Amino acid sequence: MSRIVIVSNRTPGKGPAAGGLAVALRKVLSEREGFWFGWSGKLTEQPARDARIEDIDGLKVAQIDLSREDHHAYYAGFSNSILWPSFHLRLDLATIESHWYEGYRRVNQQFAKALLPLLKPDDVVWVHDYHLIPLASELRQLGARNRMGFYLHIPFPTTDALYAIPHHEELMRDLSRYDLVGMQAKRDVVAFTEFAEHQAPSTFGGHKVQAIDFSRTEVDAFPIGSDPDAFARLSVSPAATKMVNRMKRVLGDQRLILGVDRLDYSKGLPQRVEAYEKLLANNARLRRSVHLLQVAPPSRDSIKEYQETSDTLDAMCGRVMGHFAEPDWQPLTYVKRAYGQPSLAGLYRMARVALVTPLRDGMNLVAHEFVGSQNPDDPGVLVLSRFAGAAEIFPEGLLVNPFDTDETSEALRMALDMPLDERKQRWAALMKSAQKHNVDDWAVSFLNHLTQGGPDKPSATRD
Ligand code: ADQ
Repeated sequence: MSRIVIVSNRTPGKGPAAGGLAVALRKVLSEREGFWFGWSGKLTEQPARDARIEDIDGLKVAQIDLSREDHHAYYAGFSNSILWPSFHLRLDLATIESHWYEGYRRVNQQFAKALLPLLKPDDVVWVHDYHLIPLASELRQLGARNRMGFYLHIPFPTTDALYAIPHHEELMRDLSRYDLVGMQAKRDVVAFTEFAEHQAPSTFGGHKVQAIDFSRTEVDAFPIGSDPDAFARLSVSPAATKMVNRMKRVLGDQRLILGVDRLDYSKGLPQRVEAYEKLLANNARLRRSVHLLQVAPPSRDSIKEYQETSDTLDAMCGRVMGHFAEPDWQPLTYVKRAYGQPSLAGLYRMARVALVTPLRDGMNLVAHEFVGSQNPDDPGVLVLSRFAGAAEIFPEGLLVNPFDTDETSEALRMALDMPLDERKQRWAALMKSAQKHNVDDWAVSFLNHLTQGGPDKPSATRD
């Protein structure tokens, strides 16, 4: 069996893997030979060209350091200030500094140069996410003829948003150098196909550009999932129960409404707080009997737009507190820190409602983890954004348009008033779907496609 080489922006660190994705990919590497390649997390003046190979908790990891300047242009710059907002259709929050592209390209070249000497001819290379779109091109330019797959964890943009990205033609040409491109949801495949089919050379800003040949690249949806059975076990573990008991002491018989997200503008946090504010304003009977807990650890906080989202959220939570709190009742708690999976599983289990309302999201694993953690005899309700990839596989959630805070507020009310029978019915269907889309099967399915290739697909190794 061929070896598997996983490539991602960061290599996994020491200690237990934090997320389901890292656990699933470790499992792949424990069952098949191979290694994980990526950035070490270290910035140095003059990074060595060759990768360091280490054994980290039984996992073979090859990693390189980067210079501060390159890393800034590649990570905070092109990846997270241009690609992330554009792919999430937030061009208003993008900072279009096209020179960052050079740093982005340079880092992908450094990845390719350090990875190439470690590759055997029949290794299968699986590249993860938008930081590394050009990697296959760069490897192929150096002569690699391996099968290579790319998985996009975030949504694929509409053609208009794509056109706003500097060097988008090169990026799309880079995608055509993979044998397999995996997306989260069908809507992403549709958006990609729309670009691939309608790319009209003469419309590229008046330049004559050769159309991109995607004929040797298979593109399909491989929706990621979590490990819902592991969450079911975790949610009744001693660590989870400790968290549940702590919360119960504070909440009494108030019903918990829960949000768990990285603090990111794509997650729709201000809109969510506004919907909750409307719920309290329009349903006086619910005051003192519900409590919103929003857990949102800061991320990418060197980027201005992230700081602004954080400030907005601080102000909104303060407003709701000022308006509705009483000396002996608080409408919400806002916690800016990350919790371990057992504590999260406990919180998910005790929540009557999970508010998963991103404005746009590749998948959203919180939705999967919440479903996995429910008590089958008294399950909570999932209020889910239509614009999360998860909406395609969880139609039994209460689907909302997160931009419409009246609608979200009404869905919240329905969730709180939902009879036990309906909660059980909806949850049983959600759990079935979460199990069907579990993360282990996701990894196996992507790798099977990549290893075997489509029936009429010669490898994308042409020059
Ligand atoms: P993210 O944008 O990070 O991932 P998500 O899918 O929700 O979004 O994954 C978040 C993970 O981080 C979950 O496993 C969750 O448990 C964990 N997490 C979130 N908040 C936490 C907290 N406060 N404490 C501890 N853990 C927390 C990107 C894409 C998504 C896609 C995933 C996987 O943006 O759309 O689903 O990759 O492909």
